[in-house]
Amino acid sequence: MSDLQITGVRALQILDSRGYPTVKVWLQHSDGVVSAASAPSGVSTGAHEAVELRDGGQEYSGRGVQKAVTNVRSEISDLLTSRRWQSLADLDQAMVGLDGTSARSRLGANATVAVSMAAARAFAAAAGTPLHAWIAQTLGRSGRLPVPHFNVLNGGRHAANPLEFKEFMIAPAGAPSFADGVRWGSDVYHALSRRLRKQGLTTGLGDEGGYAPAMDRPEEALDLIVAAIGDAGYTPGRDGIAIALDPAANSFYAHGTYTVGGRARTSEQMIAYYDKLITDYPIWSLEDPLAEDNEGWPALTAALGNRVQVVGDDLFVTSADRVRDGVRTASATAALIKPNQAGTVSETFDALTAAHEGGFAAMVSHRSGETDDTFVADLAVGSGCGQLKSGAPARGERVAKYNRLLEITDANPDLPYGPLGTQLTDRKLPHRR
Ligand code: 2PG
Ligand code: MG
Repeated sequence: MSDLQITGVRALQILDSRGYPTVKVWLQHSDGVVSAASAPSGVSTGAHEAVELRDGGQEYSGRGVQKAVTNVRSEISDLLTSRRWQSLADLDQAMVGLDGTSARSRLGANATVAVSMAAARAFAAAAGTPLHAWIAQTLGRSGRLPVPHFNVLNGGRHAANPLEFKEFMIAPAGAPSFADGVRWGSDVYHALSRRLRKQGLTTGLGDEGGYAPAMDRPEEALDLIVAAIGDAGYTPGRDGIAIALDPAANSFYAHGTYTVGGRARTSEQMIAYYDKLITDYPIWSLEDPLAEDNEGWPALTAALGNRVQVVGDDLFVTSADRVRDGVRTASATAALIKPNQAGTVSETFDALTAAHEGGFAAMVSHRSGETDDTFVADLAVGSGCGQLKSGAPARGERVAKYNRLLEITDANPDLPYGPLGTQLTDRKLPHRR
């Protein structure tokens, strides 16, 4: 494996897709090559995530990142240029050591993740391989094009509508190729727009590019999506287009009670409610169905885990330790993977490995605040996990990832497409509509 000499470091405060500041980093290395990366930023964050450093004060509503940028330009730059790096793990570990906190709160996870992503690109460039191939090699996995999970209808903290569930996604699991999956997703996205207009509903968008119509019951959203899949000429379900939900339950949970569509439920009642939803609709994946501190996860997984993928996002926050805990307690069947929750790419790799070794599936994910950085597209391919969510098949910062995957598809016609193992194929999906 090639080692890396970093000769120059640049950092800048830029804007993300929400119009808030984020960190962009450029690393100059061997032969004058420059590798860059930008930090994404979430809004429905888990309590245990690595911490973004924000400036506070008046500018940008306190969300400036000049302190994080300064940290990259000074302390981190000094570290990076101080010696040759044998591996990304080596570099990340040194940066974590320099930070000295458990959650990257001193230097800022927005600083460390941007540096780490740029460094991963630099190692790939030094090795002369595309980023996805370098990731596959580093992880010891085989590359695979992921099933894209298009977030076509937004609610929760990503939209101003009354819908509590945050993400309604469509997954073209039955598409013969990634490129076909993109076309299927685009067709349904536009069919959904026509349905909304016909019903007098708004086609304004939420933060991840999905529509955000004024409705409050998840069933209304699901009915519309199933109808749009049919309108576009596809079959709802795992052989065609399946549905994935990220209710992001933290945001509608308080004092032991979940409130959805004006109804309060205990976690047992929520499990019964999800049971009904997955019976009535072609839902294959359920992310953060319960709040991160709710003890109902093992009961939910025992009740529903053989019919849907149960994904921990706020629960696991891309932490290998927390994923291993989840495996031990059978609290889920999959982990969501977001590099900025971990704070470095190496720790993200650790979480992916913990999921793989524990028999969990993994889904790589963007954040709601994004840039044109396409790192997660390569991560999804290189990890071989078979699943990526990156928002709607629309809006520049969302389609940047899907377009990168189209490029990878074109350059690597032999890469397989689709989910690993039995995740989508073996379980028959019951649905009435
Ligand atoms: C999520 C993410 C990405 P956010 O909850 O899965 O969709 O949202 O980035 O706002 O935390
Ligand atoms: Mg989530």
